[in-house]
Amino acid sequence: MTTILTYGTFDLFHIGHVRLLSRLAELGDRLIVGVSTDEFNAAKGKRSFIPYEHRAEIVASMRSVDRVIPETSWEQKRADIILHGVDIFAIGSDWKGKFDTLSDLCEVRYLERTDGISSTELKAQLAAPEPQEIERLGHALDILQQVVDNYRGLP
Ligand code: C2G
Repeated sequence: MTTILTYGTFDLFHIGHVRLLSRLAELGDRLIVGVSTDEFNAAKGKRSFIPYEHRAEIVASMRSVDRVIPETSWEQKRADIILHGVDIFAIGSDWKGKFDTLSDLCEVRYLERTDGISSTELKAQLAAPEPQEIERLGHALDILQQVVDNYRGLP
């Protein structure tokens, strides 16, 4: 039986995550996913929008995923590989080269990311005001500027 291991935050679960997990599952017979805890995310300098418990449950619900474990540190990978008898460590290509040091324990692979989507981009898009909101704010600013100009006796 070939065991695959990967790690990730999987915040705002999206098609990039779905495709990666499906491709990982195709590499072997069992896929274990380490989902970053909220605390570890903070250490990664990321604030996840969806809490760990929900992110872990969402990933575990995927047919392609056999087991979810918490990712609480950068250093746990070696112990996890040994503990779970991992044959292949694999992760998206944005991490290319970063985990080659694991190659004394198992095969290390980097799979192409899905372009055009990321949790960070989704958060930015969701936070951006709607165009009509920007229009309304612009109009309010014009009125305010007029009040200030009148107050200063400007034409
Ligand atoms: N991913 C992808 N395509 C995207 C976005 C993400 O293939 N458009 C992949 C990433 O390459 C990663 C996995 O999906 O393999 C999870 O991505 P993130 O949730 O962003 O995880 P990350 O913050 O990269 O955490 O110790 C490793 C870290 O925990 C990885």
